[in-house]
Amino acid sequence: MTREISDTPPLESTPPAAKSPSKVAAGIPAILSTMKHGFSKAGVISSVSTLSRVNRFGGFDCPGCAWPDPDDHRTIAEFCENGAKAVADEATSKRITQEFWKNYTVSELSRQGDQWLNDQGRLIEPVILEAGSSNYQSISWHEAFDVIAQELVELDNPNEAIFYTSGRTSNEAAFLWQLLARAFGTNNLPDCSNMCHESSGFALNDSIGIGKGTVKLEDFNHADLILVVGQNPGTNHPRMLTALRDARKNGASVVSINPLIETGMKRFKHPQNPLEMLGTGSTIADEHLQIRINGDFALFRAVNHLLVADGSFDSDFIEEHANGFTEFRQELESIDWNEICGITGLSQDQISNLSKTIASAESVIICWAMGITQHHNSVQTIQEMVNTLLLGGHIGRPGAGVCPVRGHSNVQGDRTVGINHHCSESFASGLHASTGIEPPRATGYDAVLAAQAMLEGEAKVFLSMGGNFLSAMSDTKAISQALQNCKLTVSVSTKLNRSHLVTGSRALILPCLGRTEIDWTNSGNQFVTVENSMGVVHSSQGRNQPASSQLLSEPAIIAGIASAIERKRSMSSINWQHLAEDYDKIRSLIEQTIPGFDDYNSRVRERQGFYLPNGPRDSLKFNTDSGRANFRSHNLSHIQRDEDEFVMMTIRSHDQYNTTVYSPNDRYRGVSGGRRVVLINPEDMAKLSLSSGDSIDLNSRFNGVKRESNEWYVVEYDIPKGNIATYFPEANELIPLDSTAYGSNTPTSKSVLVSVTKTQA
Ligand SMILES: Nc1nc2c(c(=O)[nH]1)N[C@H]1C(S)=C(S)[C@@H](COP(=O)(O)OP(=O)(O)OC[C@H]3O[C@@H](n4cnc5c(=O)[nH]c(N)nc54)[C@H](O)[C@@H]3O)O[C@H]1N2
Ligand SMILES: Nc1nc2c(c(=O)[nH]1)N[C@H]1C(S)=C(S)[C@@H](COP(=O)(O)OP(=O)(O)OC[C@H]3O[C@@H](n4cnc5c(=O)[nH]c(N)nc54)[C@H](O)[C@@H]3O)O[C@H]1N2
Ligand SMILES: [Mo]
Repeated sequence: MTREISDTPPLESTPPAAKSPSKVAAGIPAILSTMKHGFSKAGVISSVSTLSRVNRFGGFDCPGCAWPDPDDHRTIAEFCENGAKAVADEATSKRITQEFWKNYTVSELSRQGDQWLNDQGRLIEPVILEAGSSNYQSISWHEAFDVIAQELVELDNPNEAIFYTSGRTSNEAAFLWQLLARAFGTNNLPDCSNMCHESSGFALNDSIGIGKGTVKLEDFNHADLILVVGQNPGTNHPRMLTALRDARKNGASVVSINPLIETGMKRFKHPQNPLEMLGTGSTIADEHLQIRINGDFALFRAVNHLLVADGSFDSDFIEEHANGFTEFRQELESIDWNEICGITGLSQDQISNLSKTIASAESVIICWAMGITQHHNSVQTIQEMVNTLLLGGHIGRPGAGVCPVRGHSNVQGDRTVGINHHCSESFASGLHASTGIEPPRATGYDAVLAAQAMLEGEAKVFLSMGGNFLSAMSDTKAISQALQNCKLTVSVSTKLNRSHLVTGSRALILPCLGRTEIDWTNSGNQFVTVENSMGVVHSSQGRNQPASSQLLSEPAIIAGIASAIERKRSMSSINWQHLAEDYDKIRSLIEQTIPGFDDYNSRVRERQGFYLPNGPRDSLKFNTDSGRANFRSHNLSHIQRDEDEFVMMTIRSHDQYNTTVYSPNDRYRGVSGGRRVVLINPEDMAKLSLSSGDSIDLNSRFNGVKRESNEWYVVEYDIPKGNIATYFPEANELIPLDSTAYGSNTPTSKSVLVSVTKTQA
């Protein structure tokens, strides 16, 4: 039987309200919003005591984002409005009870909006949706593990199973998760970074021999120039605003490169600084370059051309540490300013000013996020930005370097401890030595390949450690079909989401402890460890009572599944239960498997944790094919649209955490009461005879396939002509599954070609 389910959020019957975007970020409205979310969800006492432990030494790591805390001190509260929302959302006092599952069929639930689903509260007991059944019903943990094990051992081949990970998972759980997948016999370990910073990892590995950033937080205080490219820190990494404000006080210039003039990059009032709260706040960006979507490769190409033409490059650094300069220089020789200005929408003066600012800066940091990583040419763009830094020798010295700003709070750590569809020879031999298993070597599925395999019937069991694969991935209709093709889909989750409703013929929801909660085992109170965006590994320990006594920790759930498999078919000599009871034992295995974790258990007990080694940052060592940093030269490319098409980017509002929607408002951008919004330039509106609040339909066309999404509302906005913006995940049904970045295979969520028509009444 196929269930009647809705794989996309419902339409909205009225247009949202729209006013001018805010001029200043944080300040009083942020405090009010923090209090509203904290108090309404978790209750006054609970929210005050929970929030006071965010990012404190001995507290828990904020699940909001991967921005680091200062190494040596913690101010009264190292959290922000949006971190507080993420914490309050997990610490909610609402619970999804057995009654709930009896009251609502899966099909009814699927017609609810994403905010409603999340607002139902914490998942507190394992439930199963049997084939042909319309409702989830209770199941014991033991039986749930047995169902999974049975489906897994019945597969013809281990590669028919997929083990997805979302980036909140701790190092300990992530290590066990990949160990389970590999002991079972597959490298099918797609994860959220395939949709996120994969392009950064791919480009940086090739350019500088490490797939991570090369700066510490401290470097922000020594920088002369910080470029913030394709990133909206005011909403997605609010604590970064403090670092940018302090950097400016220390003399740095900050330039924002973004199609939108985001409020967080204008002015900022620190919510914990009374003087700032009263005043007008601090300026964040000295300059805004309002670039066209996907213009960044062309911008940095032109900047590099000017730097080289003016002789503004560090020949000593290049000679000593870099490779490929001669070829790169040739590539830069001819440049067509008409083309560059056309692609970027910037003037030659603006670009040459940027180049002069870079040339005169002693030390430059380039930060970026999703505005750079989710295009066809993301890898090339990132490598062009690295070329800029290499020209000035801005790697491996104070105040300078690459800074891909990670999203999920432990997405970087998950990768470090082995969540990766590639299994390098060194990782495989480390894992073999520490655990005795023989990991498969063949490359597994990333997120896009996983979806394609399910669509083609080549994968049949989809297990997900956190996350919301259906709504996070591109091409919602295709993902919906893919998941429904499976025999079994399993989600280890804290909150209800749409992936629980669009399922294989059977489905399980396994509720787990969250970051904020006490994790007691037979060996006592456990803590976990995480790695932030700057390579610091530190501990995180929840102090709240668990939402229910039925919850298991992520490691316990993995051990439960693994032990159930071992009962049916031996796959290793690992004592999974021992590992799940004492996380020191998991950390010892990580230490034995992966370089850089020496004395893991003792070093991570030190207050501020420890830095993982970073060759380029620490000692200008580049683990590349050439043993040097590589200039990479690619042919200039950009997304080309027809006259009647738009380039669409899909972005986050101020009140969502990825696929979790907290409210239909986007305070800084002035939009409230709706999310089916298209931000569009007034001249484009005039051309199409559109007025604010009009309903429009969007169509995307790719490789001969048309995708449509109807009933969006027009919001006039200061955005370059020919560009529009919509929110994720509502717009994901327009992003083609096979439209991905070269090299990293990341869905092109910021480069979607769409046409716009008025909705027919
Ligand atoms: N509150 C909150 N915090 C979060 C998240 C959340 O959803 N909510 N998500 C977390 C995660 S997983 C991640 S990855 C990060 C995401 O953090 P961001 O990358 O800041 O998130 P997006 O909203 O995708 O914003 C992309 C920005 O890039 C700009 N942009 C789009 N296309 C281009 C382009 O072609 N060129 C340039 N120069 N700019 C462009 C957009 O205008 C927007 O300002 O945040 C993390 N933190
Ligand atoms: N169009 C478009 N699509 C995008 C993006 C975009 O910019 N545009 N961004 C992409 C990016 S950067 C990312 S990272 C992905 C995000 O993709 P995912 O990581 O898959 O999605 P999330 O919305 O973060 O997952 C939310 C769910 O995680 C579960 N959860 C929360 N905390 C925990 C926990 O501690 N443990 C467990 N086990 N579960 C937990 C909850 O059940 C919640 O419903 O989306 C991508 N999709
Ligand atoms: Mo992300």
